[in-house]
This record gives sequence, structure tokens and C-alpha cells, in this order.
Amino acid sequence: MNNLSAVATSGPAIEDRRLKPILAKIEAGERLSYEDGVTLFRSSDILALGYMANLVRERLHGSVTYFNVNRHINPTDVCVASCRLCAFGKRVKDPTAYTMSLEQVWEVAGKGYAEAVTEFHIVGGLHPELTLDWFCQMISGLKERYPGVHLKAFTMVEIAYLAKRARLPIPDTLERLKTAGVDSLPGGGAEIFSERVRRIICDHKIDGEQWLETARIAHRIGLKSNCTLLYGHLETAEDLSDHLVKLRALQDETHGFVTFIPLAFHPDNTALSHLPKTTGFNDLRQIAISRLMLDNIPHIKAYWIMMTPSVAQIAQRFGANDIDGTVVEEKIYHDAGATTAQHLRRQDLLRLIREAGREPVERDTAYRPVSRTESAFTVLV
Ligand code: V47
Repeated sequence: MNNLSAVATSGPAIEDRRLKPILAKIEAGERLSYEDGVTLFRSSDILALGYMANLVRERLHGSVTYFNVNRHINPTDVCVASCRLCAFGKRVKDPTAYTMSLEQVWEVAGKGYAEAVTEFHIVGGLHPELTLDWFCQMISGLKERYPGVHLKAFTMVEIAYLAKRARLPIPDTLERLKTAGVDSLPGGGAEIFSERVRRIICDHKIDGEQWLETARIAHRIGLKSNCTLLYGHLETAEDLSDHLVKLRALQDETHGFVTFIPLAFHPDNTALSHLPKTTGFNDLRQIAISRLMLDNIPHIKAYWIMMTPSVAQIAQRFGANDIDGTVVEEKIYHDAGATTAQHLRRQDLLRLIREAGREPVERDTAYRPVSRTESAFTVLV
């Protein structure tokens, strides 16, 4: 038998023999263990990882890749936390710091509204003076002005901080924001649950248990959320697998996570600027393993702002089924040295997805397809 026919008859080429029992589990639809996760993160057999992740991705979503038309709004970059990982947050007295007025938030939101944005993604720093009432007013003002737009607002970290400042329990804080118009929560602030690493990269943030507990409460009161993991800094394969297993365990309990977004650490302008930048190889491995481990979270997003459009496009063949959206204006990654654009047009996203051989579907935040005519759009239920 020559080499070519050997490849043709032996299924996927698995170079790393440790992956063979994992492939058998994937083919049988079995859950992977924490130990399997560690093995996967230690493997460099990127084609085998991609093959397995693509198998699961196509089982769940066929050839569809989702995108949305959204706008990010960051009302303030003032933050009391001073995390070493972050280049965005500034001290309250920093002359370069900004805080928008309510009117400015409402006005910024409207820029580009003509393009029929379906989601505002709203996150900011932990401001020591802005009150829960101020944020409720911001949200209800947005709802009043843009009633058709889904408000995905405040990370678990912001929720815990607002609750502490308002001296309210977290469920009451979330209820107040929900009544004001918050529809769901983004996935940020989870970073990595490992206490050892968290102490170095974000020591003033809530710990992993508190992040998970805040998500648990949000899900219980009917607010869905996303979830994230920050990689490419000081974490080990064990830390990565542990983080994914903890998210999966909470999802078994609440079914409240919609999408998982792995986020690569960008070191520029941070206290960890000596660390190397992420690579395409690492980004694709992270996407693939996330798809394999998180068997109960429906969607895996390759966030193009963080990965670059080129890698996010290839990721659609390595386990991802979402590429995020138009975004319009992005500060958190660009302050940390991201060289990607801050805005992709709808037609740019369509081209990227089609070129990857995937079928683009515009979605709203709940993953209902959106259909557009020249000037209007409707959500297809
Ligand atoms: O929470 C901060 C991370 C997150 C840096 O839910 C950094 O749909 C890399 O959560 N290098 C914000 N990462 C972004 C985020 C997100 C993005 C897109 C979609 C969704 C969603 C959520 O970015 C932060 C933190 O984890 N971050 N600084 C940095 N220097």
C-alpha cells in the first residue's frame, strides 16, 4: 500500500497517539474529562484537534456561521480595580480618563442606528461614583430611545461591584437592572478561575467562585449570559481545563450560558507587557478545545477583533460557529495594542464567512435569524 492510500483508508490523520481515545469519545458523543482537557491543551496536533472540533461543530450547527450587527458602548474607562491584564481602565484622577454623561451614552448609541443594530454590548470600568440608579437610568433611557435593540450589559464583575456599592444583595441588583431594561449579560471578567493566576493578573476583581455565583443568580432570575476565558498569559494546561470544566458544571445546573468566547491576552500597554503576544496556532487550539470540552454550551464565538478577521475565518473550520459582529467602536483590545479594525461592515462579514465555505446567518442576541431588506429588518421567529 502506498502512502496515499494509507491516508485514504485510515480516517483522520492523528499524529499524537494520546488523542486516539479522545477521538473515540468524540465519535461516540461522550463527555470529555478534566484529564482529557489537559491532554488536549498539551497537544500540538492542530489538525487532529481541528478535525475533532469540526465534527462536533457540524453535528450541532451544520455549515451555518452566525454574525450580528451590534455596537459596543463603554460609558467610562474609570476603574478602581487596576488589573495588571488591562490597558483600558484608568484612575478617577487620570486626566485622560473619560466618563460619558447619560445624554452622551444615548447619543453614541444612536450613531449607526440607521444600519439597524440589533444589540448594544455595554461594559465599562468599576467607577467609584456612578450609582446603580445612574446605570438604571442609562438603561431605561436606551430602551426608551431604541426599543428594538437588545441590551447586553454589565459583566459579572460590574454587577458584583454595583451591588456592593448600593449595599444590595446581588439578586436585588440584577432585578433592578432587569426591570430597567437589561436583556442579558456579556461574558467578560471571568479571566481564568485559577486563584494562583488571578492573584497576579487581576487581584482586585471578584474571585472565580464569586464570578460563577453571580452568573448562577443571573441565570436563575431569567437573564441569560455569555462566558469567557482569558488565555495566553501565565496559565497552565491544568488551569485552562479546570476553567472549562467549571463553566460546564454551572451550565449543567442553569442552562443559562448562550455563547463561549475564548479571549487571547493582548499585552501592550499593560503591566504584563513583557509577555509574548498570542499566535494563530494558539488561538485555533483554544477554539477547538473549547468546542470539545463545552458540550453543553451551544455556541463558540471566534471574536474577530481579538483574533483578527483572518484567524476568526479559519476558526470556522476549527470548532467556532460565530464570528461576532460589526462592533463599530472597540476600546478594550485596541488600548492593549490590537491592530484590527474597529468596525466591519455587514458585507465584510458575509464575505469572510462565505469564503470559509460556511453559510452566513445574521442573528439577534438570542440566535433568532434576522432578515433584512434595503432599509429595514425583521426577526424571524
Ligand atoms: O473582561 C481586558 C478581556 C474582556 C485585556 O459576551 C483583555 O459577547 C485581552 O468580554 N487583553 C472584555 N483581553 C471583552 C469581552 C467580550 C468580547 C466580545 C464579546 C463578548 C460577549 C464579550 O476582555 C474583559 C477581559 O477578560 N481583556 N483586557 C487585554 N489586555
